[in-house]
Amino acid sequence: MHPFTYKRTIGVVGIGNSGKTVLLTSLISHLKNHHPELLGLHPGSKKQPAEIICFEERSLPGMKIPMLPHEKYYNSFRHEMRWPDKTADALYYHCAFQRRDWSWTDVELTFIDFPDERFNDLLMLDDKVDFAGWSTQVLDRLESHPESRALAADYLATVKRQLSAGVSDAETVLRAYRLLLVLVDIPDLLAGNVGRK
Ligand SMILES: Nc1nc2c(ncn2[C@@H]2O[C@H](COP(=O)(O)OP(=O)(O)O)[C@@H](O)[C@H]2O)c(=O)[nH]1
Ligand SMILES: [Mg+2]
Repeated sequence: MHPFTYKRTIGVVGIGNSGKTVLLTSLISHLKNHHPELLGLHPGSKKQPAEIICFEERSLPGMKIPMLPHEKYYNSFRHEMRWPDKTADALYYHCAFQRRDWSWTDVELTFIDFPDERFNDLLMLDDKVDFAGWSTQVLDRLESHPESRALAADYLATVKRQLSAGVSDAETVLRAYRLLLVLVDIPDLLAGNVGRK
């Protein structure tokens, strides 16, 4: 234990299937079994190598979201050649470690793997995509996985009802879409004890 602690919370965001969970799982493995030649850290003291030691995975009892099952995900793609299942939940991973070259400060990191549905709007960053193209992509994404389909069931049913009745009530569709976003509301997810101190 050192007298000071460097704490950071890092969110991983991106559209669905962009590789967030795999990237985070790999990064955690690198921190856990650190090899400075594979994951170079910014050098601190020149007397000691910039190397992670005393790594500890920790649970945060105040968190409202589940912990990322690192071992399970890592083993499934490393040993069973299976990618992690998609989840509608945000997941967190918390760890503490020391650096061999830091004599005064411990490190505590919290990672948040955000659910994809919250970031559908990122598709708009592509300036070749117009509103109709964006809508189609969002609907395709929501329908492409059983988990997203379940999460978005009310919204998808609202859209289909309107299509089959040949009506277009934008207010109702918008309300259903907002309710879908509320299901994965970020401030509420983070109401636990995540934060920078
Ligand atoms: N070949 C390859 N495919 C990857 C890699 N990372 C992710 N994928 C593919 O991308 C899919 C989505 O990855 P995932 O991390 O679950 O995406 P997320 O929805 O952003 O969390 C996986 O199921 C794989 O098919 C990688 O490093 N190499
Ligand atoms: Mg994921």
